[in-house]
Amino acid sequence: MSSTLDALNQWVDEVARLTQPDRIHWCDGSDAEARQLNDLMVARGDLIPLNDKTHPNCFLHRSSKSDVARVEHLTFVCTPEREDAGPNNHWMAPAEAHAKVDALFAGCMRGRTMYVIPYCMGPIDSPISRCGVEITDSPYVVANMRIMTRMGAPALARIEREGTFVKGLHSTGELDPERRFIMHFPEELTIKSYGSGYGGNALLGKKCHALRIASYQARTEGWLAEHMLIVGIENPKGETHYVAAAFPSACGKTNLAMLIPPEGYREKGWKVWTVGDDICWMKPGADGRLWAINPEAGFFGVAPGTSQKTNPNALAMLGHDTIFTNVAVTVDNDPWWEGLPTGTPVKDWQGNDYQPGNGPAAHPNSRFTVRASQCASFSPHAEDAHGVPISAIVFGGRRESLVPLVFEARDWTHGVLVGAAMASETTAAATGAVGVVRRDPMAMKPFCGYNFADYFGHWLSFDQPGAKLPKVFHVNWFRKGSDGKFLWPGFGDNLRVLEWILDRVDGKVGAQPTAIGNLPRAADLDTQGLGLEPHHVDELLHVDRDGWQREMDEIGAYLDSYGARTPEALRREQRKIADALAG
Ligand code: OXD
Ligand code: MN
Repeated sequence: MSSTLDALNQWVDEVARLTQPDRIHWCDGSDAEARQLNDLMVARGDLIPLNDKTHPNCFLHRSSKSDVARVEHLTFVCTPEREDAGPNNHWMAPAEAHAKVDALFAGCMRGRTMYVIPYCMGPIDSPISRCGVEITDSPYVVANMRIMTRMGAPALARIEREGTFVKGLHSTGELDPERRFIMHFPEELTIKSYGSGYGGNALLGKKCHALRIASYQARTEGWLAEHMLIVGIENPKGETHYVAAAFPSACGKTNLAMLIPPEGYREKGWKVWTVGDDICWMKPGADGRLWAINPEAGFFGVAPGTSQKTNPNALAMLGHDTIFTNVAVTVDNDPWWEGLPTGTPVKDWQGNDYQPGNGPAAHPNSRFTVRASQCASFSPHAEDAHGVPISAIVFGGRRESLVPLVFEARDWTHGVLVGAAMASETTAAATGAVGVVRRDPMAMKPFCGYNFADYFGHWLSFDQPGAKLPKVFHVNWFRKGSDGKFLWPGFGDNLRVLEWILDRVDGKVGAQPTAIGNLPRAADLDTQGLGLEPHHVDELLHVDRDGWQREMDEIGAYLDSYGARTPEALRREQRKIADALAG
């Protein structure tokens, strides 16, 4: 046996000694195994079969009431030096963190089965992909990992070949919020997650591995692990450009990844291809371009708000072979969530009789887990081993005022500043004040596995001789007019903005230079058929000098909050823009 498999077996033995499971099951990823686990979960009530006529092979899982979301305050990055985790992470010394969480793991799998899940993040034959092994006592996690990753025998074979893998240990424990920790040990390529069964905390391949651990690995290995969708835009000539885009939560990432072009565009032959909706790993290729893969094999998307109007591709793919978590059900036992125009919920997400006075029927963070290949717009190149070349990087946020519909960064350094300064207004969906601007650099605030200042420096380091880096843009679909209404229709019409972006990439269209970056002139945007008044377009493309001066001051203070580690090039860029606005 290879030394890697020895090391893996040794770790599995160690974990078994600590957690004391009744049985150990090595997951092979086969259909027979999936069926057997499904039957077990249905028998235990962990999965509830949905209407088999309308939703064949679809199941509902109801989570514990206090376990419905990621828990940032219980999520730690445990580097030997606190400074290496940075002010953007909660930190604990590795020895203390291991001791704390191991005490919870001790004996926690008594009476349970321990599942060992070898998985690969990314196409199994891609040099950009990375492998891991998750040990868990939750069959629900196994079922989800089977959809979200390439799990089983081929992943194990790759691990044996490569000699390295990320170790993830997970137990649902007692699902007690007081006994819950999500610990990351980047230097040990190790994750320990206790006390939650929720996706982002429990499917360790996703946020824990593919973002927190991978971002750390990417820094040392010269690539980028980002919280970005990847979408291919095919123009009527049959040329496809790939765009990677980062948005904080509740900004429509999944919708943009699966966009359906407006009718006029469809008639002309525009097509949109989905590569990924959440995570993007990018690496410079021999040609100097950034090549990207989606490390995931499925979508773990938010259900509420998904409808025929907002995301027809998503709705269609949810008609079969889907696990729903915390949605409501109708009298016909169909899944239901807020935003669906038809159907009436009879049971809410907790399984109680639905009472409109008791809040939403589906939990606002209720989810679907579905294989990416079920999406009608799934790109034929999504599984390419070398990835897809990225032509443009798009950053975005939810900003009612100030930030124009779209602008282009002048160069890479400016683009990194635009990403580092990303911000979004809080919505009513989250607790706390509404409309407060929160900085969320590259949408990585909850996911960067090391100090943001070093992360900005890593981004800047890609600007090397010979590099053919993507152009960087910022978009804001959420601008409101003086009447309080959205100025831009959004959804499929966002393709109109992407068209300008890609025309800029191809050098086919001009722009007006401003202090904050290059903007389209009103005539450059195709707004035909939208019924927008000229003053709406002017508002969408207006740069408010005073407002931007205040914004740049805030961005300066934000960069300063990372102290001396903040790259000087970013501060210089910020001062340059502030001076241009003042001048
Ligand atoms: C997600 C998230 O679940 O970003 O994708 O929270
Ligand atoms: Mn996400």
